Amino acid sequence: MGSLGQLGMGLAKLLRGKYGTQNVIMSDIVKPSKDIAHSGPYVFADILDFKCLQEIVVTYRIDWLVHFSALLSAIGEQNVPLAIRVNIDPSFPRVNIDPSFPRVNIDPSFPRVNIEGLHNVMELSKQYNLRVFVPSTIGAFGPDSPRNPTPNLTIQRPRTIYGVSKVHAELLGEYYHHRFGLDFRCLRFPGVISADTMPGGGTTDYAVQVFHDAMEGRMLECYLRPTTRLPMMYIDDCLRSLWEMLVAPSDKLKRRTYNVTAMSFSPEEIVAAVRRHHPDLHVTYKPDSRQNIADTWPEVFDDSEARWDWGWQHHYDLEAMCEAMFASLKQQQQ
Ligand code: AKB
Repeated sequence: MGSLGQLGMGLAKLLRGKYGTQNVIMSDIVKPSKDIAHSGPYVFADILDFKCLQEIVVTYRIDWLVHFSALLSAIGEQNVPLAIRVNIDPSFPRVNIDPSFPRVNIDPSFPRVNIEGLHNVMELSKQYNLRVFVPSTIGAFGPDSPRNPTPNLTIQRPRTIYGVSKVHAELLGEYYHHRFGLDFRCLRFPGVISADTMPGGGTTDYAVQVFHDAMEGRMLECYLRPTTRLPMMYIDDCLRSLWEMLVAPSDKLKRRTYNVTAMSFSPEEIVAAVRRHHPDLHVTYKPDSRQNIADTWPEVFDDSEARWDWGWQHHYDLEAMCEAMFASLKQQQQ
């Protein structure tokens, strides 16, 4: 569900390659492009409509459900009613509405989508005995968490509504697992870098933007300070980790929520790596409200439990990721 986002399209391609096109159903509430519509089965699924979800599970004999959510950290903080409705502290001084940040019209039903939608997914999965995957994020940590490294099990007191909704998802999924035996699986992803989708309201987006700006000969205006270190991962590693977690034998999983990552870098480090391909890239630094979010997130993510329990290994470091990104962007230009 939520198949049209950054991770959904890539995952559908990967799973269709492994299990056959007809065996992977994409779904969303948005009208798909012709390419998507012709690439395999696509259905309308409103996460708030339980009957609609039941009908899809029954009709298509669904047994795995992957639930992607659409609203990222920085965009979430721009939506004041959302913050009030879910009871985040509105007096929190460090994440202010930043007039320079592009405002996006967010459906006022978003809290329902994120919270009630998740409840529907859990109930549905319990009722039909589905294996369910829900992605979480480094944003599920906050200023009280250890930042370097951030272990799998530690204090989680996020200060964004995005992070709060992700901790809720982690805890609810684990509760359903222990109480009802639901096969809930969850990975906490770092910033994901991909050539296929444009940045969309996240705090880690600058690390995607830098490739587009370098390719187009534009100047990058970076909204984080040059030394702000965040964990990151190339899309191929991210999707592979998701699939490996989905197929990991249950007895290997010592927990239901794992950290995964591949690398950590700062804006000045990725700019140096990108300049090895595009020496003319020009960058200015103008920290905005996203800096306040990044300052509360992990700098280095400890994913040793995933590596130990089910064999997670990343393939892309900073250099390999830059090569892959430029190769993909060049291919798209042709
Ligand atoms: C964001 O920046 O909000 C996301 C994330 C790390 O979850 N990319």
